[in-house]
Amino acid sequence: MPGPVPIAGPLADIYPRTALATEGPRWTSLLAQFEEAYGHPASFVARSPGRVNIIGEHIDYSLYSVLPMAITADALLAVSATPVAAGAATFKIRLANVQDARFAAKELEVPVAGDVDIDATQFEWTNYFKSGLRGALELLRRKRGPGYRPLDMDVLMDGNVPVGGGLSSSAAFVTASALAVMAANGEDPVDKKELTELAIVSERAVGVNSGGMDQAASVFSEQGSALFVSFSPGLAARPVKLPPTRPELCFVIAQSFVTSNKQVTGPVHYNLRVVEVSLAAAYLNAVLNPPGTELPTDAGPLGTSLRGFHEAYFYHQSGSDYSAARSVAEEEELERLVAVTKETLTQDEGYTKEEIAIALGLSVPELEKRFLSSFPVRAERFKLRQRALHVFTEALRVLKFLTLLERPVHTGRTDTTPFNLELGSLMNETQDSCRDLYECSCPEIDHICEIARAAGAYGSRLTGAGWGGCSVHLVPADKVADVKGALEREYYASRELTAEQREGAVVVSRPAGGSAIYRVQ
Ligand code: NG1
Ligand code: MG
Repeated sequence: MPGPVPIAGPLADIYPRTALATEGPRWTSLLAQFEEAYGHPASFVARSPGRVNIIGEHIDYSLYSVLPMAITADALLAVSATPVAAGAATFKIRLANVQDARFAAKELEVPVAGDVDIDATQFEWTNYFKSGLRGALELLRRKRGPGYRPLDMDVLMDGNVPVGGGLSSSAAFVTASALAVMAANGEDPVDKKELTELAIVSERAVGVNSGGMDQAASVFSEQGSALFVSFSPGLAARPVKLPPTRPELCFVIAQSFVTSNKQVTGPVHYNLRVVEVSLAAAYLNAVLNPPGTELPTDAGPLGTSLRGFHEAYFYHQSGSDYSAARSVAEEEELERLVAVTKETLTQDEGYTKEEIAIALGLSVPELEKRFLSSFPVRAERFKLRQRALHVFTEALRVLKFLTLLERPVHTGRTDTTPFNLELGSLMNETQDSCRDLYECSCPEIDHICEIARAAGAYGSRLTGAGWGGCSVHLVPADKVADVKGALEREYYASRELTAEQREGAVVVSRPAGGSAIYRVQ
């Protein structure tokens, strides 16, 4: 993370020249509004970007690696901090948003020694700040001792990641908030891994049982690179440069304007999938591994993950000398897992609780307690076969995509169409799998993908949780205008959209930099 830097420098660093024209005035205006609102200047700006996931959908919480990239849209928090009077039992944070008509200002009063109060049942914009604050406070108390007295803060936010649009406005806001609190309290530099881990845990307090992709992408991304994020063993992130191609490749992001609110639909969508893949892992483990095999305990939101099953399965297959046997490429292991899943989980129509309980050697109440009590889900049957097949094939596609990026067989000087097509077809396979096996697409997104492909996209798919939200398209630079035009005519024209929505419906994004602090004075 950069040290103290003047505002003019980092802006030029994070934004491509073309975006500076719009980003420069935005930062200047944020700082001016801060001074107007609070009567003194801000001392720094904390920035965290949204993200688009290039490939690796709905596998982060099964602990398989994913490949997102940060986008230019971000959450900016202008901040000043003042020490609290000695002996005060609380500290105060004044919180405002440049869009004050939509996001009303609020003053938080937090006990110096107590917890941050978050009511997750209320959809309140400040909840995301509070969740970052809560995580940051825990970390500060761990580092400085439980008696640590945080500073008062004034905060003004400007976020331009579309809310509920699948580009992780929430992770951008939570990570920027946590970073702002850490920096205001003198933590500089902030450890990126600590920041990401606290943001993952904190965001669970306001939303769903998410994996860690969004927070990692927001914090660790580097300009010009995608980010390979792994979760097992432990969180790790590695930038992956996009190789030169001809024609040049662009990532086009297109909104569907179908909103899926996870807080509302969680029981039948996101959270249900988390349960289904955890059940699939437990089922495969019970049937295929020696009796009594315990899966690694850090394995995913519900304690079992397909990745955990994967490790245990090959550990036993190799006669307990797994690390030595690990010369088998992970790709090959995943192919074998696809085959054994097809043989083992044969019921297309899904499994009832009773059927799963019998396989696991549990009573139904025991099964409910272990897998169905952390958050509400609603389902008669759990589609273990389809969900596990999606996860294993998607994990495999990520590895294939990564291999292509890291070992391109071309120099970028010649025509690279075959290479571009290979990347695109992996993305198309992801979309098919999301639609058919994971059932997280929707007719509108399917339609958008067809339109974009017909207009010249190499690959088109949903990005993020799905059931609406956003799509991402790999498009040759010379076809971007055609793809935009086709979407406009064949999708957006027939929808009722505000001028602002229409303006932001399709954007071309380049891989942007991750979280950072920019000193003002
Ligand atoms: P969205 O809904 O796009 O922020 C969610 C999860 C990710 C990942 C994707 C699906 C949260 C905060 N994020 O992303 O961790 O599981 O779905 O790949 O819920
Ligand atoms: Mg989100």
